[in-house]
Amino acid sequence: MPTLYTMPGTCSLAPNIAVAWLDAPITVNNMAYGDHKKDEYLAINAKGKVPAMRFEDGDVLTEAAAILAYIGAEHGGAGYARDTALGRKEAEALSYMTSEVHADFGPHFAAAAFADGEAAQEAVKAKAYEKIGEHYRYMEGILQANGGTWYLGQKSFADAYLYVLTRWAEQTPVNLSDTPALADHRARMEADDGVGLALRRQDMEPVG
Ligand SMILES: N[C@@H](CCC(=O)N[C@@H](CS)C(=O)NCC(=O)O)C(=O)O
Repeated sequence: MPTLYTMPGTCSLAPNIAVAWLDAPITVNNMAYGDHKKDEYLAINAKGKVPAMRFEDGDVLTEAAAILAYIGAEHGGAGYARDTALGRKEAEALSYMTSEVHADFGPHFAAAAFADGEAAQEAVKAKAYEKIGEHYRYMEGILQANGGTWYLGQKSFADAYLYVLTRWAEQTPVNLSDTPALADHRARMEADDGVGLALRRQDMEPVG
């Protein structure tokens, strides 16, 4: 069985939710924070980041969007066939969320990688929060335009990743009350059984 490597609080929650939604035969190995920099894991993913998926033959797939595409293609059945308009929009959304939105959380999680000294780090964090607010407003528009329930109008892995991003708002000065559809989406995700299972597997709590 393949193994999905996760760590509490991280974006690896999105593929973990996908595994739960599809009841996919994939083992979730939730590492303690810090284990991602140890030799044993660096031998699996030299980038020292989660998620990673290790197959029985030793092959490894990294990058959340690629792992989500694999889970959908391999375990989703006809309902997750993605050679459709929804599939293309899902790929677009996941690419945006993983590369643009996640990247703009960089200064929040690791300000020292972006600037030296406390004042400069506070300045890059303030800029990052502006950009994160812009991303939330953009995603609010997409969600509202698609009916307000699922990010793309139908359930997709974009909802799993969006939940990762809306959880992180709690750690920032950006308030989701300015984006009510995103706030409702987060509450709906937290009421979902598969999300609950994934949170427990990753030693995480709903943010409420
Ligand atoms: N581009 C990667 C980003 C992965 C990533 O940055 N993961 C974070 C957790 S959300 C991580 O492992 N951070 C640990 C670190 O950088 O030390 C993806 O989309 O999978």
